[in-house]
Amino acid sequence: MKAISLCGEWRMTGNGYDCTGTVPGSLYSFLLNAGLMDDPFYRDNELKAFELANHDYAFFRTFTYVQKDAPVFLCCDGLDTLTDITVNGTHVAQTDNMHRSYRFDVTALLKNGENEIRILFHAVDPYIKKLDKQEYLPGSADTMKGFPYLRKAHCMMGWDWGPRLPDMGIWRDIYLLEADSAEITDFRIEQRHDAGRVFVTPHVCVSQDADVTVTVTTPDGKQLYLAANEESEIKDPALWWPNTLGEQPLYNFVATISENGVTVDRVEKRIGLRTLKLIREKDVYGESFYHEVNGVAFFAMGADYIPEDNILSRITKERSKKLLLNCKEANFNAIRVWGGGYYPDDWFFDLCDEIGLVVFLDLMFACAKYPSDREFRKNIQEEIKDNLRRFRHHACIALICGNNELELCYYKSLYGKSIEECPFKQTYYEIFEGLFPTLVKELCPDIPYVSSSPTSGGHFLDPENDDYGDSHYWDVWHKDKPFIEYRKHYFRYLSEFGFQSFPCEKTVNAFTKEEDRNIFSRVMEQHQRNGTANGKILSYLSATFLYPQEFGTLLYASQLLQAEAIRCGVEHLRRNRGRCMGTLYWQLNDIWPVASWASIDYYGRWKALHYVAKRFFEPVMISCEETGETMTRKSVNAEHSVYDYATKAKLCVHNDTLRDITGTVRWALRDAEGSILKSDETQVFVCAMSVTYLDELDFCKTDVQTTYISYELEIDAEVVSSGTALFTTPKHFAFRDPCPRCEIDGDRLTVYADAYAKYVEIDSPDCDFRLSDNYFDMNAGQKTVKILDGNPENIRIRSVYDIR
Ligand code: BMA
Repeated sequence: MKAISLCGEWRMTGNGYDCTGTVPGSLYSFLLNAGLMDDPFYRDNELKAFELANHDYAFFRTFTYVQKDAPVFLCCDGLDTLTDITVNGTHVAQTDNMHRSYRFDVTALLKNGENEIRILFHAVDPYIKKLDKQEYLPGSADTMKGFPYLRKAHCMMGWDWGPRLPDMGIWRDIYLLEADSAEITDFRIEQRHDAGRVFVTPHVCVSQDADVTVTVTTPDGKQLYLAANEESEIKDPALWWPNTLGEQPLYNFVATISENGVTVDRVEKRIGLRTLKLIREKDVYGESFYHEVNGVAFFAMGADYIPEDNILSRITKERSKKLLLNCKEANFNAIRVWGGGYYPDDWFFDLCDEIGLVVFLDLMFACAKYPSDREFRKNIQEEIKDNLRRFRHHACIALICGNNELELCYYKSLYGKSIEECPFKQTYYEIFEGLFPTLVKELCPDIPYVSSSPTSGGHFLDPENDDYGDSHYWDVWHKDKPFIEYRKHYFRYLSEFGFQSFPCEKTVNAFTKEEDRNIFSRVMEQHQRNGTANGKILSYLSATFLYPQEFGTLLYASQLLQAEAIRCGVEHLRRNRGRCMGTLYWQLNDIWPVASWASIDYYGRWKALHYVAKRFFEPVMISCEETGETMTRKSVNAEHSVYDYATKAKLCVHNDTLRDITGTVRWALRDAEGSILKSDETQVFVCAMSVTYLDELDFCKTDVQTTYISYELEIDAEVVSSGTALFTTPKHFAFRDPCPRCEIDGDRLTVYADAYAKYVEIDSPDCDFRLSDNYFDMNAGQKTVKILDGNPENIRIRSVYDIR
C-alpha cells in the first residue's frame, strides 16, 4: 500500500475570490492567509465572515501521477461538509458528513502525467434552511436553524458561547492510496488482566493472504515479538494510571504484513495496560457512577472540552498540548469531550494518554432532534464506525456517551411536545439505545457506553435524578440560585455545572476598540452569546461584592464570582466522596474571545477559576464548610434584611492519593488585619482515597463583618493546602487596605500584604506570565510563588479590597 499526499498548496475560487492556500485548510484560512478578509473575531466582523460562507467555493489542484497496474483510492479524512468531488472533470462523489473518512475508487479516472482534483463546497445555510422548512427539527436556539440536518460540528454554526462561522474546506488529510498489495484492514489489541498478570491478543485483519508480524516495544525500550490473533502474556507489566495516581507507561504495538519478504503494510497502535471500568451498582443512595482504574475507584476531576478555534486548521498539536498540560498542572485527571464539536484528532488522544487524562467522550450529537430517515441513519452509522476504529485503542478513553443532553431536553419537553407524544422518541431509542451501543460492543467491547449525558440509565427515566448516573446541574447560573445551593445536592458524578465570567482586559482589548469597553456595548454583547448572562453576572455581583467603578475591576470581579461558584460546588462534592465520584465543570476552554464559562480563555490566559481549580483539585487538600449569614440566604435576589445564622466551620481533609497521610491541621479566627484572635491545631490521619471531617468549630456569632477563619494542612513540615472563609458576603466584610506589593528574585515572586487580602491577583497589563499560584488569600504577611513562564514586568496586584 502506498499513500501519495494531496495536501499542500491548493487554489480556491468563488464569490469573486481567487487565491491559493494550504490544505488542510478552509475558506477562512485561505482568505485570511491571502489577506482577503478581516479577522472574524475582531469586534463584529463575524457578521461579514458569516456572509462570506453563504457562497459556494471550489478548491482544486493538479498533481502528477504515474499509472500503475493497481487500484487507486482517493482518501479524504475530513471534508467540511457539503461537497461535489471531481477528478479530471468526472464526478466522483457527493459528501455530506465532516466526521467521516471517505474512500473512493478513482482507478479509472487517473491518467499518466498531470491530473486535476476539484472539490466544490456548497454553502450550508441555504441547504439546512430548505430542509428545515420541509420539517422543522428543533435544537439549541443559539445555533443556525436546521443545524441538526447536517453532520457538521454544531458549534461552527453558533452556540451559547460561540459565533456563527460556518467555515468550509478540507480539514483533514487527503491522499491517494495505491492498493498494490495486501492491506491491514483492522488492528485491535485486546487486554486481559488477571491477578496482576496481563495478557494481550493482537487482532489483525488483512485484505488477502500475507505474512503477519506483530511486535511490541515496551516503555523501557525492549522489543517483543507476539503471535497475531493469539493471546500472549506481557511480563512485568507497567500499568497505566490517570494523572496524580501514577505513571503513564505506553506500549507501542506494530503490525506489519509482507509479501515475498517485502513489507507491504504497517499499522502502529500505542496502548496503555490498564482496566478502566464504569461502575454502576445499586447502593443505599441509588446507583453508583464512577470510574475504576486497575481496580481502584477514583474521583474524576476536570472540565468539559470544546473545539479550540472556529478555524479548525489553527488547532494544532502544539496548541492542544499547551491546553492539556494546563489541565495537568491544575491537577485534572479527567476531561469530557462535549458532543457539539468534532471527534478530536489522534494526537489529542495521544496527549491524553501521555498526560493521564481519562476521557469521557461524547459522540457528536447535542441538544437537538435528528432526522429519522434511513439515509441519515446509514450516514451516522458509518461515522461512528470510522471514529471508534480510529481511537478505541487509547488508554485514556474511559467512557463513550451517545449524546449531550438529548434525553434531558426531551424529558423536559424543551422542544415543544412532551416526551410521551414526541415522535422522536422511537428514533432516539433506535439510535442511542440501539444502534450505538451495538456498534460500541462490536468494535470496542471493553469501553463502557452510556446513552446520554446526563442520564439516569436511559429510556427517559428521570434523567435529572441526582442519585443515578451523571448529572448536569445548572440551577446555579441558569436559574439564579446562590452558590451554596450546590450543597443541597449529592450528585453521583457531576459532568456539567458552570458559571460565566468575562475574560481579562488584555483579551477584551484584543477584540475591541476603546469605545467598546463597556459590557453592554454592541461589540461586547456580540462576544456574549448567552442572552441573559450579563444580567446574571450583575445579579450575582450585587449579592457578593461592592459595585466596581471600573471596567477592568468588573472583569476581575466576574472571574472571582466564577471561581467562587465552582469552588463551592467542587469542595462540597469532594467532601461527599464515595457518594459523589466526579466533578467536571463547564467549561475548560473557548472557541473565540468571549464572555463564557471557560477557565482558560481563547488566548490561553488562565482566568481566576483555573488557578483556583488547581487548588480545589489538589489530591491532598483541606476545605472548609462554613455557615454564616450568607449561607442561610434563600436566593441571590431574596430579601436579606433579617439574618438568622450561626457561625460555624467544619474542616475536612481530602486524600485522593493511593497512600495514607498524617498531618497537622491548623486554624485561626482572625480580625480584618489578619491578627489571630483564637487558634488551634490538631493531628489528622486520612486513609488513602478517603476524606476525614474534623469536629465542627462553633464561633458563636462572632462579628461577621470583622472576623474570618484561616486554615491550613501541613504534612512533613510543609503547608500543602490552605484557605480562608468569611462568615458574610465579601461586600459586607470590613476589608482593610492590604497595600499589596511584590519583589522578584530570580524565578520567585514574593507578595507582601499589610492586612488580610482575599483573592490576590498578580497580573500585568503589558505581558503574560504564569505563576505557581495566583488568586489566593493571604493573612497579613508574605507569600512566595514561582514564576513558571513569562517575564513579569509592570506588575499590578489587587484583591477583593479593590472591588469598590
Ligand atoms: C450545557 C452544555 C452546552 C452549553 C452549556 C451552557 O448544557 O451542554 O450546551 O454551552 O450548557 O449553557
